[in-house]
Amino acid sequence: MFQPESEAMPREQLEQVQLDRLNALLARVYDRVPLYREKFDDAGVRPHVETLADLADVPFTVKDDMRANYPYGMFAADRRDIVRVHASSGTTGQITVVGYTERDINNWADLMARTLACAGANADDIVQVAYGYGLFTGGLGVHYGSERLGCLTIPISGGNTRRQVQVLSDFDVTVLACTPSYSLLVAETAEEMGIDPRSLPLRIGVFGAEPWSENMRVQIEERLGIRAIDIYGLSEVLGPGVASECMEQCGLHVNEDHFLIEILDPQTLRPVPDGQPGEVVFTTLTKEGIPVIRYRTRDISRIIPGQCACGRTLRRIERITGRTDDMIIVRGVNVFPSQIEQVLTGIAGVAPHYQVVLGKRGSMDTVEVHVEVAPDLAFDEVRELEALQRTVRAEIASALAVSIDVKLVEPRSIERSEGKARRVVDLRDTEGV
Ligand code: DLL
Repeated sequence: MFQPESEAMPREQLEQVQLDRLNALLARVYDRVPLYREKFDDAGVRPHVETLADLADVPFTVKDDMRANYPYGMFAADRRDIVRVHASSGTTGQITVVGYTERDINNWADLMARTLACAGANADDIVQVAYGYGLFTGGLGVHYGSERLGCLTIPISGGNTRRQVQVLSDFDVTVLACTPSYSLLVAETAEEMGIDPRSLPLRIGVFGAEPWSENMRVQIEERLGIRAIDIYGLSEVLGPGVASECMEQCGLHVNEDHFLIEILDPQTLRPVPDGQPGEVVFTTLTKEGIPVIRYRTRDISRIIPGQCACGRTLRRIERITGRTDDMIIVRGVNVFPSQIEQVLTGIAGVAPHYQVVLGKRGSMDTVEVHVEVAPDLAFDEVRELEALQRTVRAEIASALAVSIDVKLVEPRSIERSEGKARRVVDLRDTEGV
């Protein structure tokens, strides 16, 4: 462990630390951020809690609050104390800006060193950082953590996949950091270049920034000959370094000394019992630049009850199933792309490249899963393809309790991404017009 005194702190002590930090934070934001002062006053809430449970009375923060206060309105530190900004990868509309003080950057480096150590890395490792550098938090986030842990750090950033493979091979890289979908493109490209990725010294992948399934993990691990570790975070809360898997690979430890987590029913916004899925809500406990109070992430996960064999006392969440925004409702059934992925990646004959395409037929919304057939399958064997299509449909229907149309497409026809993969393509506004 990089910081055993924090990562394995007795729960009672941790909760006291959380309470103290929470009260300092509430006072700070009430004092410095007009939005919070207004929200607290409107709700009749004092910037002080007696117990952690009292946080339930404090108003939420949502992405629109950040947009409305663009760019600096939610900063809780003086402008001259902010030393860096990042911005969220906003899919639509205005980006949201987050600021870090020197102390924030320092804590972030510690948290990312924790993350990498949690994944099994140490100062002997050579880390290729293939997350994008820039306003996205992935590149610089991993970079600082890797240096803090003492690893040899290669700031290659995303893209130029053939060069990624060359560096991976020539520099004896042992840890690859990128999105899980990009790791597959790296593997595919290595194979095309005549390099067997399994023969490289690479041993760990720290993959995140997008949902991925357990079966996808198995495929990546086999294809690259590595242990693939899930890392989670979001710019509004920090960037990567909020929660990450350890080598036990059974849930992501939340860095609870820095982030208070709640799992709430997205409809009622009341807490769900441990073990039940719900929306993840975070309160930052140590951030100075742009702390957030009860930030609604829209990500769905659940607390995994019980202790982890690794000795960390930080509670674990299950891998993120998806975002409430990405959830598709098919004839009344809620479906996340990652659930479809879990089914697809368990079927021989299809490749782990897919998209869920939303369209319109007349006034009816349609949903179709496009998935590539495996490169070794003859794409012109009609009967074989028909059988495969039936299998995929049946497997999806049995796993998700709803039938979804399936279209098999040619190998390499689905766009590859160098960052976050686009799993849902919405053609509803462009079709039939
Ligand atoms: O994606 C931060 C990050 C960078 C995390 C590198 C991990 C590695 P944003 O661009 O603000 O920040 O996007 C945050 O991405 O709310 C989730 O919906 C999704 N996400 C991030 N990590 C995971 C993960 C970065 N491990 C949004 N599994 C979050 C599933 C993830 N979804």
